Amino acid sequence: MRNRLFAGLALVTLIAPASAEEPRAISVPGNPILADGDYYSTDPAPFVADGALWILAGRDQAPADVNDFIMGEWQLLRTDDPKSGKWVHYPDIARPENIFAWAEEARAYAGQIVQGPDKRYYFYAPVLEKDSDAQDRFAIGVAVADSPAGPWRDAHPAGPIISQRVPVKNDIQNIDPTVLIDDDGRVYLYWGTFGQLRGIELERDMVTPRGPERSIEGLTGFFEAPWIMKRKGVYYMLYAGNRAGPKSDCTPAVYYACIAYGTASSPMGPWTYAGVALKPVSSTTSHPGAVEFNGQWYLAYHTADAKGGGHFRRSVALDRMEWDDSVTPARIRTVVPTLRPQPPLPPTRNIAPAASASASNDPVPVQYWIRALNDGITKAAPLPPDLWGSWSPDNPASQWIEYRWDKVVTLNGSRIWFWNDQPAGSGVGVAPPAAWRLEYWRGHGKGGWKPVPGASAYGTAPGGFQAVSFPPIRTRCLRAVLTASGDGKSHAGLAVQEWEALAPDAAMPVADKAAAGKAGDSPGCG
Ligand code: FUB
Repeated sequence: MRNRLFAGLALVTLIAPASAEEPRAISVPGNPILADGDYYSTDPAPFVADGALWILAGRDQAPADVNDFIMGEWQLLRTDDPKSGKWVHYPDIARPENIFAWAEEARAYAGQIVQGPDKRYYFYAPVLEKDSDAQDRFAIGVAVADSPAGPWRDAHPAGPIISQRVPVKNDIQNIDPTVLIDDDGRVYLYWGTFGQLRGIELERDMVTPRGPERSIEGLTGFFEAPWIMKRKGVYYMLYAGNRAGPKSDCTPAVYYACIAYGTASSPMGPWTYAGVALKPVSSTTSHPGAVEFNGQWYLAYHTADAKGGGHFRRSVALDRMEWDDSVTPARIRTVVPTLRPQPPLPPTRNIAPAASASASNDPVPVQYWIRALNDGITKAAPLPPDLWGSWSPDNPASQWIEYRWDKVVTLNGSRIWFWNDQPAGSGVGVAPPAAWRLEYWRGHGKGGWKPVPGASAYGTAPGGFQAVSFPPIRTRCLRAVLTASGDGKSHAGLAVQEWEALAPDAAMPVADKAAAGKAGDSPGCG
């Protein structure tokens, strides 16, 4: 009796409940699919099962001011027709510590569910290994279930199938698995992050590593989040790429990933970079999952677009992915992200989003993003690309940032939000400016850059808006000239999270925030 009781308990601990919460039907008018901020959803991995389109997703649970991936559980979304906007949400279908006896909680990273040849579902899940002395404890486990919603149980109770220890030693962070069952039944697993992509063949049992662990090369700018798929005999690898720089077709800011892709004619390559499938979105990370459903291809990705969203509070979106079959191999046409209909923006005096922004430190260091100046977004804990910044090993005493409008505008105020990691008076790091002033471009008479006359005091405190008002001026260009903080020996860098230019009266703002920061066609102001 006692033994049977213990056997029963063991079974309970090895099989995770199908879902701690009941599935709920939702009707959504567009992206993000879960938009109200109750459930953030991340790292989408779509698949087709039982005639429906499913998306496996993680769940971001970080508080708004915490910059960390706090991810306690996985969830599912299911629809019979993405166009219908009708989804079923299965919250909390699995947690690392419930499936894998060897796993720690709160790091339910990007997984993928694949139906095996035995018709059961295999869930490749990156989690933290509890009792490991590895320098990086992320490891990939495999769970199995008879249906996508579970219950899930460890398919390899001996431990992870990939880690820094198994099947061979490696020194990478072992996350972001993606799996392909090829037409001949052979199974391939790829994974990796921080520029390291690995691949290995698995046995047809979907679990046992079979081949050598290989480094995958040729995918330019690979950062993380690989997604393997095959179409018309060609292997496609989508991934989060961060080949940054002003001339990059991928991303201008190193923190922000695009979704890039490459092609190959055999699963282990050689791979050839092929282009960008999705430009950077509102979250710094980007994570692809592509699938064909009822004859239409879709790209699932995540953004920071949900209510209260952020880089660590991401939400899944789904858009159509089209092919250009006029070339060989076929190209993925860059996906056009869509957003659910938005309420009209309230009138505002801030006309900065209608300007193009530039700065004296051109090109702006790749960790920052000039577009942050007038994107209308302020955050409690911004990351570098949420800022324009000028930090460099040798900071100059003065910098400027500039707005340029296509036509003459009237201004009578401005607000600026400085960011710092060092106090005023510092000669290192990033400090609030010692002083700043506004200048405007006067195009007639004794033209040139002139101090804005009659301006009120220029506050320098960081962490909130500093407001300046002045009698109306008419101009096409406005500059904030910033004097760096210094300690007599060196100067600190400068950073601004948002800079507003205020018209006398509220006007409808320019809705296209994506246009913010792009170079305009209008001539410069000197
Ligand atoms: O969600 C945690 C990590 O962020 C994923 O593993 C990466 O792909 C990135 O999306």
